Amino acid sequence: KMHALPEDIRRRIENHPCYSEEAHHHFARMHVAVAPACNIQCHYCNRKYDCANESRPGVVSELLTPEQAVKKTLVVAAAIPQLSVLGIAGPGDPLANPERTFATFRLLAEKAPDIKLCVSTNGLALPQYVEELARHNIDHVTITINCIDPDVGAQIYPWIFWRNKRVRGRAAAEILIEQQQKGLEMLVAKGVLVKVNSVMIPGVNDEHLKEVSKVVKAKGAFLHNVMPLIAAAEHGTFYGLMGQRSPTPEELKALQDACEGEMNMMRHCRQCRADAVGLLGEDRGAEFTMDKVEAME
Ligand code: CLF
Ligand code: SF4
Repeated sequence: KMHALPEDIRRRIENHPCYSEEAHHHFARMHVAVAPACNIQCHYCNRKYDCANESRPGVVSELLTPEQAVKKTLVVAAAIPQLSVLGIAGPGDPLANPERTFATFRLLAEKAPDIKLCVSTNGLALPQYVEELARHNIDHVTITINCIDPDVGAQIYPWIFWRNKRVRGRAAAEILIEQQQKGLEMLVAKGVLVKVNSVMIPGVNDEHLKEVSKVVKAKGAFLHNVMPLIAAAEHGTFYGLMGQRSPTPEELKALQDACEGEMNMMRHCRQCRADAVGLLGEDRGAEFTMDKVEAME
């Protein structure tokens, strides 16, 4: 359930399938996988797969150039009239690939000005790109925030790549947390709608996420999306999380309920792939691979 929203905000989310529970029945989103590199390592990410920021481990997405991404978007927009949002969510971190990400947004704003632009990031590089995001009219940003305590963070992130150096352990988590919180504040100050995604990792950050929810709400995040860790042996090594289990659906719901005080909780997330296409939960990505797109043009 959504807490009462001012009219202008309602209008800004009414056709965004993730920001509005109601909209997800009627509007579609697509992701273009233009961002291969990442600037951090999450224990739960196996880099062969899509970004677990927003997506579940699965088949590797087909990497697109900005030009291919635009071509694909135009073809999908013609085939799926409910398409309202174009998101960049991986397979790495969009802001660790700023040329490719912003070139895509720039071309799209030109060729498909009616499509809303959305981006999801781990937040490390966020403060330095807030201006540019605002300049590109990106009205919706998701930050994956799994902790605000570096001791918790040290169990989730083995390292980050920061100012041309690899930083490890607690010091790495400290920098990442600081950048995420700063980025959140800067976006809110610009009037951008910020959603926070958190991956619930039993025994690591599950209890802690209640505190995270309060803090990001106080800083002006619009929506909190607590997603379950997807731990499955067939997806390969989980680095420091070897043997880590996923939460049960009951545990997930209990945590979402506990967070839902003043905060709007997203309950309809489908943990999309970095190349998802269609209504949430109806992934039509396979219909729009680049070879098919080229043939349809
Ligand atoms: Fe994509 Fe993410 Fe934008 Fe939505 S997905 S970049 S906010 S347009 Fe949505 Fe998918 Fe959940 Fe993400 S259901 S994984 S919350
Ligand atoms: Fe993987 Fe995303 Fe974490 Fe980067 S931010 S390591 S791509 S889950």
